[in-house]
Amino acid sequence: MDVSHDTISLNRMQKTIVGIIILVVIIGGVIWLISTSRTDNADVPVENGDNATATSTDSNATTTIDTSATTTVSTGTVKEFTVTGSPFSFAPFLLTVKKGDTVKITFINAAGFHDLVLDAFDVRTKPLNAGEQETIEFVADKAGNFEYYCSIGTHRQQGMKGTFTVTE
Ligand SMILES: [Cu+2]
Repeated sequence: MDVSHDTISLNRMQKTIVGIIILVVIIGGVIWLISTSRTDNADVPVENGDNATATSTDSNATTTIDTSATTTVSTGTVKEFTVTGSPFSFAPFLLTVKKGDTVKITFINAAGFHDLVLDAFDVRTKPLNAGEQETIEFVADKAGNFEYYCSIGTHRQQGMKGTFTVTE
């Protein structure tokens, strides 16, 4: 009696355990299928999505690039200006960029003998004759209002200056 009762309960336990294992396997399989199909879907926009390792490396790389790209966007936007010099003014005389921008200023000397100097960022063109031009490039790494001017003779005192503004 006791033995057979034990055997029955063992059988029941075994069946229950086997049932649980089968359930776990089925659920695991379904989860695996779902995750696989999601990976496949995610791979669709990526051209070479065959290699799972390469794909995950790619997404890691994308994440890394995104992070640095976000940083780069705020630090790496290129702002280009053309400033024309003549006796005794700059046009335009107001330039505005954002902090972190890379700034390119092409100074075109329309008439006379002039340069363009921006001490705050330690940049200047050579003194240019009429018809010449030169481009200076720098990173606007600090915010504020800074004066640019012509350093020839008394041109600055005569009004040959402008304001370079860097906003936060
Ligand atoms: Cu000048």
